Amino acid sequence: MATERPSFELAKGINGLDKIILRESRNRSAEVYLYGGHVTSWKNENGEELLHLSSKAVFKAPKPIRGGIPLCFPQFSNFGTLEQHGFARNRIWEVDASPPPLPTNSSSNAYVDLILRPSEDDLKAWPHNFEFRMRVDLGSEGELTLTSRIRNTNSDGKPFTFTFAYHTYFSVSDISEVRVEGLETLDYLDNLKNRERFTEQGDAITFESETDKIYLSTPTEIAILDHEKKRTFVVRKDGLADAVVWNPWDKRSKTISDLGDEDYKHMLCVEAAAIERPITLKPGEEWKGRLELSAVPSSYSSGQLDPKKVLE
Ligand code: TA6
Repeated sequence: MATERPSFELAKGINGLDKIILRESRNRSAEVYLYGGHVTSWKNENGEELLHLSSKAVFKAPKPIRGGIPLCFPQFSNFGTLEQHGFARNRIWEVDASPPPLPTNSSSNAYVDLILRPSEDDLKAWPHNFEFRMRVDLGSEGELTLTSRIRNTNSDGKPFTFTFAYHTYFSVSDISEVRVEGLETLDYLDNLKNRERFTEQGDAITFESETDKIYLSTPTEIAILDHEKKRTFVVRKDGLADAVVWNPWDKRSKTISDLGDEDYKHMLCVEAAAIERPITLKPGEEWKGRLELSAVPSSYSSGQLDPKKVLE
């Protein structure tokens, strides 16, 4: 009996690190480093890079890779006692040869399943056994889907609690020309103002200075409109109530050693996250958080956020 094999290639990336390459017909591709379970590239049919990777990214432990899609787990930012954004983003993941079935509506055969389990050292910092499975799927329409499944495998009967984010760096042509739709009128915590709570006004979000906000209880769809490129990124998410919007702008960029001084002009982080209400799992329980990214022509005007229609 012929068994269907996922079509991924294992290759050597920067500094000899292992990476997975997913290829879809029509030239689309994605790359995932086992270091961090980190998606570093997502390209469309014209070979254009859709994610921003820092011009000064360091591909060497313990520094997480700057750009692409870092995974923040088991802690977002400094919401806890662990290292900033948790440890999943600078651990070596493995290919999961026999993952539990994951229902998918994608007809794609370009996907890979990865898994992270805690090391002895991780258990000292965070005394919980877990299995963190992530599927990266490059769909037949070029959409990139990341599905995380986190299971409590503690044998001591103890629950654990975590926060989480897909810290996605989108590539944009000019940050001053970018608009985010879908977060208007929502409450947010402003990281630049001691996480004080504010309410966003009615307009789409635009950028003219450093921005670092955690939007709370956000809708499942958010759009990032890149005016100059005439491209819209559509972010769809499940299981992830919050959304972080970050751009460091010029001054702050200069304090980040692995970010080029000019990178901020061409990047925007919009991060599907679970922060305000941390996730608690009892032993045997599993949480699922799904992120789907599409890049479509900006053929609709402001205020008509219906990305499904755009895709049709
Ligand atoms: O998600 C936004 C944020 O938490 C910012 O506060 C900012 O510092 C950024 O992440 C980058 O964090 P990192 O640890 O990757 O330098």
